[in-house]
This record gives sequence, structure tokens and C-alpha cells, in this order.
Amino acid sequence: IKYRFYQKANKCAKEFQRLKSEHADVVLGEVKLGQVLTGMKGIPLLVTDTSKLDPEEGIRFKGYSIPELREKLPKINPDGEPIPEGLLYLMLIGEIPSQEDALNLSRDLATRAHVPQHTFDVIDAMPKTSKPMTQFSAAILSMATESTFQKAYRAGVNKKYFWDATYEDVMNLIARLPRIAAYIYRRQFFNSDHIEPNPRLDWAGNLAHMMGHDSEEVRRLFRLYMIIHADHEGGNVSAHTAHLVGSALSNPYYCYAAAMTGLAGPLHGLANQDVIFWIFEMIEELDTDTPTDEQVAEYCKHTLESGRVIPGYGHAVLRKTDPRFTAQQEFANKYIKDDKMVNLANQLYRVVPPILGSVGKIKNPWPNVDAYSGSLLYHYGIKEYTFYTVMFGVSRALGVLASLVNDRIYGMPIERPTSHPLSWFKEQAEGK
Ligand code: FCX
Repeated sequence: IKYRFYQKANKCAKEFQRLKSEHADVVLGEVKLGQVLTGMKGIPLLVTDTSKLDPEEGIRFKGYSIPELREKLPKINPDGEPIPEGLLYLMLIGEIPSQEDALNLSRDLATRAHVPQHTFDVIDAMPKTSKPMTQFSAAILSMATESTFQKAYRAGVNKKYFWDATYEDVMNLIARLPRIAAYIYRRQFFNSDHIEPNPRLDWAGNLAHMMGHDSEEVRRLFRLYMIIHADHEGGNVSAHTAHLVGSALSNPYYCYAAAMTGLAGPLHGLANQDVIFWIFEMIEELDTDTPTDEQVAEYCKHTLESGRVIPGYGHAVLRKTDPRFTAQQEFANKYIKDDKMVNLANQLYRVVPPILGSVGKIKNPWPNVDAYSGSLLYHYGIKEYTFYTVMFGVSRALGVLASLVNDRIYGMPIERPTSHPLSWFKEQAEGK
């Protein structure tokens, strides 16, 4: 797999270097002050090959939409969900893998999944009051002791081979994340009654197993979950953070720990917990778990009036219902009959968009991925919602770290945009 990656990515690396030397003066567009002051939206600044986000249609991974991936990627059971290893292969190599290729990658990950003891010690040393995402980031950082890249750099390896050591770190890190996540989960919520990994299971199935939610249906949900959260082009906070930190040639463990501290923010990955927290607040305030649409609408307005966001709704790029939301809704329609949390997620989809749309300033009133994921997990008995962002973090490694290997093989330079004091922007807008 590494050799196949090299053959494909090396061609792109040559293209990257050629464009850099031959077309450096090409103008890509203009930058408006409004874009600078609203989070740099819409400025084409990053090269990311793993996936591309269309505002109307949603995410495509190497050109494939989520429905296409669900149909074409290799599955363990023909009527189930594809295994995320197939998506990792696609993002690295650019082709839909055969069943054998996907299973080979799955086995490769299983052989790399050994977590060093000191990482468990680091987790155990933290108070149980520390948030699961704090433990997760610290655990990832603690594995930097294992970095092949760091050792290669110190040994003076030529920079044209940096990608090789990065690839090793990236695959090791991806392989270990399910074990680390499950360890945090069982420590926090099951009194450290840990469950050993089963190396015969696939990457996502093994996470379900180690968390103690081992039914075939949960494994299917986890496979879907890990696919839809895997990547969302390069500008989102977690992906951009890993890329930025990586541009200083920090090792992949540093890069991904940093990315996870960004994912832990409420406007990004933490929203998947906040949705459930907010729904429970609503249930408590309305004193019913089967509210009418009018009651839900009142509660939404109350949230907005108190200067808070409605979690799970809105997006920096998307302008339609997120296809990751739709994929989860389809899963629920297939497997779940009449569940209160799932019904509430469906009801919110009916009630929230017109309210957000009527505010005026909100560019996207539609749901994102986080509006549904918690309700599904809750239905299957994974009720510990302060853990949910860790699951997002396990998945996001697939795309973000595949991109990091690309960054290294392309020979991407250190990232260093220009900043100015506010007075400079004022001068540009209004003169002295
Ligand atoms: N509820 C209330 N207000 C919202 C809102 C929501 N769901 N979505 C956007 N707004 C507000 C913004 O806060 C902003 O207000 P301001 O002008 O007073 O600062 C205004 O509408 C314009 O924002 P907009 O340009 O539409 O959106 P942004 O790119 O600034 O922000 C996020 C995008 C996703 C951060 C925003 O929609 C939000 O806060 N949503 C709720 C949190 C959430 O679900 N995050 C997860 C997103 C995603 F899926 C992920 O990255 O994981």
C-alpha cells in the first residue's frame, strides 16, 4: 500500500513543484476585507487532495459523494456499511480499493495497534473530571515518543524521504486511536473495566467491541460514523490545524494532538455533544420528551434570544442539508422504529431551519452532521455524550493524516500568512 501511495502521490508531488516554479505569478482571485473579518471564508489558500466540499451538494472524497461511497466501498456484509479502511485507501491512493485491498489495509492497521504503556499511564494520571477530549489529546501527544519521523529527522534523513517516516507515524497513529478512545470511555464511565481488542475485527468494529457495544448493528453504525466524519476538505479547524502545525515539520503526533484541541471547540466537533446537552435542557424546560412543534419553536427562539447558537445547525461552507446528516437519517429509517431521541432529531429538522432562516444573518439554516449523530448513539445505549467528540476525533484522523502524508511528499513549505494591525485594515478601507 505504501508503494502504491508513493507511485500515485509522487506524480502529484512533481505537479505541485512544477506549478510552484512555473506559475507562481498566476492570480487566483481577490481578497475582500469582509472575508478577512469573517474567518477567511472563500479564499482559495490551501491545497488538499483528500476531499472537496461543495456548498450545495456537500462533501466528495476523491470525487465520490457519500451515497456513492456507501454503494462502492468494500463491505464485510453486503447489506451493511462499508469499512472505513476502504475510504482511507481511497484518500491515500485515489482509487476505490478491491475487497482484498481494503481487508489488507485493515490487517495492516491491526498489526500497528499496540499502544505504549506510558500512554495508558498518562490517561490514568489525569483526574476523571478532565474532559474525554482533554484525555484524548494528551494521550495522542504522549505517543510522540514513538515518532519515526522525529527520529528520522534527527538522524539527518534527506527531506525527500520525510514522507516515508510520516507515513509510518500516520498509519501507527490511526491504528491506535480506537484503543485509546475505548480506554478513555471504559475508564471514565465503566470504572476502568477495559475490554481487550479483537485483532480479527475491522478498525471501526473493534472500537464498538472495545467500548462494550458489540452488536452487529452498532458495528454498522460505527463504520458509517467513521466514514462520514473522516474528512471535510482542508479549511475546517481540525484539518487546517494539523496542516499548519505539520508545516513546521512537527511530527504527526504533535499535529494531530493540536488538531484535536481544535475539534474540541463548541463551534466545531464539540457541537455533537452540545446537541444532546441542548435537547436535554429543552426536555427539562418544557417538562416533556414529546414536545409539540410549537413548544420546540418557542425553545429555539429562547436559545437565540439569549445569544446562544442552536448546535448542529449552520455551517461555514455548506448551504443545504448536510449529506452526512441525511446518511444518518437513512440509517435510522432502516434500523430504528420509534425512538424518542431519533424522533426529536427529526422534529428539530422540521422546526429549526425556518426559524434560523427568518433571523436573516445566518447563512445556512440547515442541519450539519452533528444534528443527528448523538441521537443515534444514544439510541444504541451510548448515552455518555461528553465522549462523543472523541469518536469524531478517531474518524477525522483518516482524512487529516492522509493529507499530512501528502503535505510531506509534495514538499509543502512552512505556512506563514501576513498579519497587520487593525489600523492597517482601517486605512485600506477608509484611508488615513
Ligand atoms: N444558531 C445561532 N446562530 C447562528 C447559527 C446557529 N446554529 N449559525 C450561525 N449563526 C450566527 C453566527 O453565530 C453569526 O452570528 P454573528 O454575526 O452575531 O457573529 C451569524 O449567524 C453568521 O454566521 P454564518 O456566517 O452563517 O456562520 P459561521 O461561518 O460564522 O459559523 C458555524 C458556522 C458552524 C460555526 C455556525 O453555524 C454555528 O455556530 N453553528 C452551531 C454549532 C455547530 O453546529 N457547529 C458544528 C459545525 C460543523 F459541522 C463542524 O465543523 O463540526
